[in-house]
Amino acid sequence: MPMSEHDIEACRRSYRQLDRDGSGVLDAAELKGLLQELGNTRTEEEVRLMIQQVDESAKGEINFADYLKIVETNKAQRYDTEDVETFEAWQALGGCRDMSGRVEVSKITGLISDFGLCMDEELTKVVDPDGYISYEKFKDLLSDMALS
Ligand SMILES: [Ca+2]
Repeated sequence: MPMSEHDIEACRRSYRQLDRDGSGVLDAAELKGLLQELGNTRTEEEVRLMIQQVDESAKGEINFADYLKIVETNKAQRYDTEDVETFEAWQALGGCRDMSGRVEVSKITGLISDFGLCMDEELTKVVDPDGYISYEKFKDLLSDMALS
């Protein structure tokens, strides 16, 4: 999905903030700040590889256009601090790291009884007819659990 003008403007602002030495490009250390902001904790190696993927000039730095590519790639994985627990639970249940795919509802039933809750009614609402649940719905379910 292409980014809106609004998204790009927001990126431009954060890009300027991340470019701490004002060089106009982001090196690995500056980029790491971005990833931490996104809630991802990446190793130096992962950051280096990520730069390599988008860095056409192969200088180990990225410019604004490269930066946009990274943000776009990471958008699917973007989650705020509040979502970290949800994401961890999702992964613990066998969900994909990129939040795609679905998890079998029987695994979630186990999790819910661990919490000592009865969520049958809520579950019925969010589960697909074939007994699987997507990340988005899983997230909704957990926020319902947190409220109850
Ligand atoms: Ca810089």
